This record gives sequence, structure tokens and C-alpha cells, in this order.
Amino acid sequence: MIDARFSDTITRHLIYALGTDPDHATLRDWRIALSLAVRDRLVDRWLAASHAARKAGAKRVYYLSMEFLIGRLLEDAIVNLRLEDEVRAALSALGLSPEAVIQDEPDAALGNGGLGRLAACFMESLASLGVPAIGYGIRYEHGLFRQSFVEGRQVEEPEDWLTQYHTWEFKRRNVRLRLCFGGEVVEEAGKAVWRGAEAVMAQAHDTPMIGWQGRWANTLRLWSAEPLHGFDLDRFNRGDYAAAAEAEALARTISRVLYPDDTTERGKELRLKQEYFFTAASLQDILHRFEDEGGALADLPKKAAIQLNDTHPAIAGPELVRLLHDERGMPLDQAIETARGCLSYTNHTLMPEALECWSEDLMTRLLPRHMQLIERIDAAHAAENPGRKVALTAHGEVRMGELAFVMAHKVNGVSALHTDLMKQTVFAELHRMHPDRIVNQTNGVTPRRWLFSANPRLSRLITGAIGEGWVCDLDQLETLEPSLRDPAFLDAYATAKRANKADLAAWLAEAHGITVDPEALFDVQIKRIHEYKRQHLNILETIALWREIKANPNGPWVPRVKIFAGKAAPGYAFAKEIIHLINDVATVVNADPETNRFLKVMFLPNYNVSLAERLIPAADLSEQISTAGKEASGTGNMKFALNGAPTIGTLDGANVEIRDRVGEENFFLFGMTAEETEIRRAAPDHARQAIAADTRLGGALKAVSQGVFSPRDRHRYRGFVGNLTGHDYFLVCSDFTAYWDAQRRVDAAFADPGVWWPMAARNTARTGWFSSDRTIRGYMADIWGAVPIDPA
Ligand code: F58
Repeated sequence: MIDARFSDTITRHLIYALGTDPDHATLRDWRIALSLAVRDRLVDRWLAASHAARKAGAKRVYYLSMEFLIGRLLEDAIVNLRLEDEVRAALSALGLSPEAVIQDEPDAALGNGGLGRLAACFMESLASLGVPAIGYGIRYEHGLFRQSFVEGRQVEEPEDWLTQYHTWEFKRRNVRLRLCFGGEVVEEAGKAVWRGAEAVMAQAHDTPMIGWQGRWANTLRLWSAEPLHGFDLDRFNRGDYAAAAEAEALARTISRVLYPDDTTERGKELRLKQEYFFTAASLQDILHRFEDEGGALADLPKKAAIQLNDTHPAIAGPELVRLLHDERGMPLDQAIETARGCLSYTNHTLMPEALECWSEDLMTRLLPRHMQLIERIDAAHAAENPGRKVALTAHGEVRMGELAFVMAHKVNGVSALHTDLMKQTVFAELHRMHPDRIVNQTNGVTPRRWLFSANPRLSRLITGAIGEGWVCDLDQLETLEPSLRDPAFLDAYATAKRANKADLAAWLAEAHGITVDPEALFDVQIKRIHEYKRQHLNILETIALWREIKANPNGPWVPRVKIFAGKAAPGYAFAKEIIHLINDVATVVNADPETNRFLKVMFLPNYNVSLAERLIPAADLSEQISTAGKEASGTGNMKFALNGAPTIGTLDGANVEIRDRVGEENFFLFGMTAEETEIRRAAPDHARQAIAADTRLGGALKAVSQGVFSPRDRHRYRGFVGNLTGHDYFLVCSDFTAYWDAQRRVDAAFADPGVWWPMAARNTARTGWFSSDRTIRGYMADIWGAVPIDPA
């Protein structure tokens, strides 16, 4: 039903909630007023869903994650409530551009990358499927840093999304929970009692997560840390103003920033504090809800499925045991069993440096009772599995992966290959002890955001061909298959992509002053910068291509635009060097009149969810070129394929499953398999051999090392080249030739529209399986034992 006066509702919010006169309102004021008007439309549904879940006594899913990379919320809400037309009409009546208003919203960047974005897609799918769920995390005052470049180098600045009125959250002043750190464990009446030394309050802030067509809504509950008491009036009165506010500042530090630097002892301590803070608050909250609803404690696993998103909330094992055993008197063995019945754990990486370990000293100092319980859990596990030793502690450290595994009834990997490798490598021994515990749940992405909303042109085309059912049942994309043989459909498909590319080209010109030809192949690699993701392989191929074009400027080159974006961890020097090199190469290549028509290179700053939404629908080629065995799944790969950008990629993570589904002829495969990489790495001098065998690679490396791209600092990349010609752990050199060849196959395919468009369209038609709705259904069936409920 269209509310003819929706524009009046917006104006009313502007005047009465913001106290702003329409004649003087800024775009931001209007955006906030619109958000409040849209919010009004979802609150009733949200409250009704929560009531229905309570009334049904439903099992709830609790998704514990240090990160929720949710991006903008206004468009999500408008789309899921199907208010697009109404909002458009109202904004036009007010003389505002809907795009400008929507784009004014800052991204909620409460995550680093794929892990956080997965959590956000899961929240959307849980709501769209009508599964009662609560996401728990931290309300970081500063999300992921803002990235800019100064002379090509990454510069980080604090991100400040919360300086604006955050319209979507509701502060629950009645949900403030007390948490302790430090202190000691004493015995009282034969029972262990933890006397914490330091206490903080966890304050709940709720954000509604609305599902497709507004039929169901869940809650994202984020905790902020606050001091127990305001500030010290005594000290203030004595004129000691800084000290008066000290306790408050200390407490607030816990939720100040997303992932502080953990390379220093202090940074580590803060990170562990953050982990315990949000995990303990969430578990208290879960138990309060359960107790309010009147269940017997032993039945907790029937009512609560608690998913640990990676090991960051792994302290949940001992904490839940503590809450059940120490605080509620359940016998220890039963408490462990009950906790295990609720908990499950998702692993997102096999990289040894990313598997969390905490020193026993730190753990004992910060969480003395938990350290004791970890030892008890370890002993109980060893007793149940005699003769097989897996220690939760080793070399003075607590191993959080093992702890999470032992305390979970199910452990999952995020793609078929990753799950297999988990069984063979990091969790081999635990897998032998518990052969049914590890399961696979291949990741997925929400089709509402990543196709319906981000790519309206393609969405309209699909809906025109098969109806709108695909939006909540992405498998229906398969029914596009007959259209793939229809020249009119393929024409329309190409037209939609071209229009998206033209939009992107216009934006690149306006926002970044870069001119590109929309007819060129848009080749996109967007993700965190990491050696294993091999952005340096891509830039080396770019350099080699540039050199080839220069050597033969009248050759039949297929024009390309190489687009990079992504952030490097502030302390990851090599990743920052990769960014610098790409920017340096862009400067030289883009200024070269000889190659300009054929090759452009750009590194767009400050990659975030919104930039991904802009780039993916306009991409022709998806770069998924990690060293095989290193990328757990990838989810960007799914978004590109769905939007009709075929992959150039290795047999890694979910690439394997994407290729299986789209068909090998619609995927540009190259490179070694995970097994082959192990063998190759063992060959002495593998990098030098590869360089000697490929003059293009040798030439590209030489150009870099001679300072062709850093003429004022010729030795800038000496270390970089040294790494690649030396141990080259990620096998950039060894995969180079295969990558080059695959890129030339891409050129040939792109140059022939009769080949390219059917291939692109097949990628869309055959990747419906990668909906996060399918993933969530898998978790429900194999891990959570939860079911959707009818909101009526
Ligand atoms: C990612 N992990 C995986 N970690 O790399 C990717 O393959 C997978 O698709 C995705 O999870 C979802 O399963 C990831 O994003 C992080 O962001 C770390 C969080 C902790 C700090 C270091 C980065």
C-alpha cells in the first residue's frame, strides 16, 4: 500500500525528531529523517517477530561474532520492506535524489573482511528465512580504519561512523550486564568462587535485521563497554580532572576500536578482553532469556544454538561451564556436556599465524577461573579419550582452536576443500577422535543485497524472464537455462552489464578523475591485501602485459582496465608494499601514451561494502587467484559469478565448487593444486627456475627491481623482488606462466561476444546455490536443529 503522505512523514521526522527546518535541512538531515520514517515501518514487525518467537518457545540461534560488516542499512531496509517505489516518489516530491540520500549513509564497518561480511549475510538470511536468531557482537566506536594514499602509500585514519546519529539502533538502558576481569579464585564452602578485581558494564544496543518482504525480523545486539560508576566526583572536586575520568576511559577502551594491534603485549591483552567482554555478556543474556522463559537448565541445548564465528568467542566454552557449574551448581561433567550441546564452531582459516593462542600467563591474570576450567576440560577430554593426547595448552599457551573444537558438538569449515584440509591438517588428531564432529557448510551470500539491490538492471532482466521468486529462492536461477540460448535475452544481458560499466566509468571519472573506456574488459580484484591472495601476481602480470604492448603497440590487444581495492593490516609491511607497487605501476602505465588505449590500472581507496556493491555489478572478470589451499572459501567469488563475471582462479576455497557448478568451460582455471603447491615448495630454487623459464616474468621483475616504477627511489622494491626471487612462499613465480596463459584465454573469449555473453550469463544462471539462504538451511539441519517459525 502506497502511503501518499510518506513525504509528510519524512518531513515530520525532520522537524520533530531532528528539530530542523525543511528550508535549512542538509542532505544528511533528510537521510536521517527518511531512515526514521522507514524505521517506523519495521518496528512493529520486529516486535511481533520477537513476541512470536517467545510464544512459540522456539529454539533460537545465537550467532557470536567479533565482526558484523553490515555496510549501509537504509537501502537494505527499503528493499526488504519493498518500499522502493514509495521512497522514490516521496524523495522526488521533496526534490531529493534517492541515490544521493542513500549514499549519504556511512558504512557500518564493524569488520575486517569476509568473516565479518559472512556474519552480515547470515543475519539477513536468518531474518529472510524466519529463523529466530540474535547476532551478538561489539559496538565498536571506530570500525575498520579509513584508507587513503599519500604518494601511493596506505595511510590509515580512524573511522567515525558513530559521530552521526545512528538511526537504526535502540539503546536498551535496562540491559546492562556486569563483567569482571582479573582477581583471584578462592574456595568457599568447597566451591570455587572467582573474585574479579576489575569490573565493567556491557550495555546492549539493538539493531533490527529485517528479512525479505518484512515477514520476519531479528536483532543484532551489540555491546558497548561502560564504567560501573560514572566518574569519580571526589577526585573531580579535588581538581584532579583527568584522574576523575580515568576509570571511564579505561572501561570504554574495550569497545573503542575494531581489533587493536595485537603485536604488543598490551594490544593482546585488550583483544582478549574484548573477546571475553562480548562473549560473557552474550552468554549471560542468553541464560537470562532462557531462565525468564522458565526452562530447566539441562534443556538449554534444546533452546539455544550458539554459533562461534571463528575462535574469537571461543572463551564461551569455559565461560558457559562457569555459569552453569560455579554459578548455578550443575555438576562439572554435566555442565561441560550441556555447554557442548549448545556450542558449535566455524573455522575460517588454516593459516597457522591466524590460529589464536593466548599465553597461559595472560589468561591466568585476566581470567583465572577460566584457566582452571580449561585445565579441567582438557583433563576430562583426555580421560574420555585415553591414549590419544590432544592438549588444549602447549608451550605455555592456550590453543583456542582446540578449545573451541573440544567444546563444540559440531565444527565446520566454509567450503568443501577447506573442510577436507581441516580434517587432514590442523584438526587431524581431533578429527580421528571425533570423526562425526567436522561438517562442511559452504559459504553463501545474500541475494537480496548482492544481486537484487546492487544490480537492479540484471535483476529486472531475470525477473522478466522467470518471475521474482528467485529473490528468496535463488535456485530458481537455474530456470534461466533456456533463456541462455535466446539471442534477445543474451543481448539484454550484455546491455545490462554495459550500462553498469558505463555507470562505473562515469563515477570513476567524477570521483577519482580517471577516464576509462566502458567497452574495455573490467578486470577486478577486490579483497583484503594479503600475500596468499596474491595481488602481486596480478600486478606482475599487468607489468608483463604493459611491456608486451609496448613491444608491439599495434598488436590485437584486448583493452583492459585493472581495478584493485582492499586494505592492508596496518602492521603488515609486505601487504602495504604491494599496494604501493600497484599505485606506482598505475602512475607509470596510465601516463604512457603508447599503451593507454589498451591498459589502465587503478587502486581505489577505502574499499568497503558500498564500494563492492558498486564494482561487482560492473565487473567482467573476477580475480580469485590465491595460492591453492590458503583461501578458506572466499565469498566475493560468489558475488562476482552471480553478477555475471566469470572467474579467473585457482582450485582454492569455494572456487572449486563454483567451477563445478558453472562448468569448466565457463571458468578460467590456472595454477597448482593444493597438493602440488606442497611439492613445489619443497623444490629448492623453485622461484628461480620459474623465472628462468619465463622471460615475461623475468622482465617484469627486472623492471620492478630497476626502479622503472619508482624512478625517484630506484631501490624501493628491492626487498619485494628479493622475496619473490627467494623463498616465494606463496608461489607467485611458479604460478605466473599459467596465470598469464589463462589471461590470454580470457582475452580471446572476451573478444568474441558470441562466446563471452553466454559464458557470463551461465555464471548467473548456475550460481544460485551460493545463496546464504542455502548455507543457513545447512546449518539449521546439520548443526543447530533450529527451524523457521511462522510469524502469523
Ligand atoms: C575469511 N576470513 C576467509 N578473517 O579468509 C575467507 O576465505 C572466507 O570466505 C571468509 O572468512 C568467510 O568464511 C576472514 O575474513 C578475518 O577477517 C580475520 C579476523 C580476525 C583478524 C584477522 C582477520
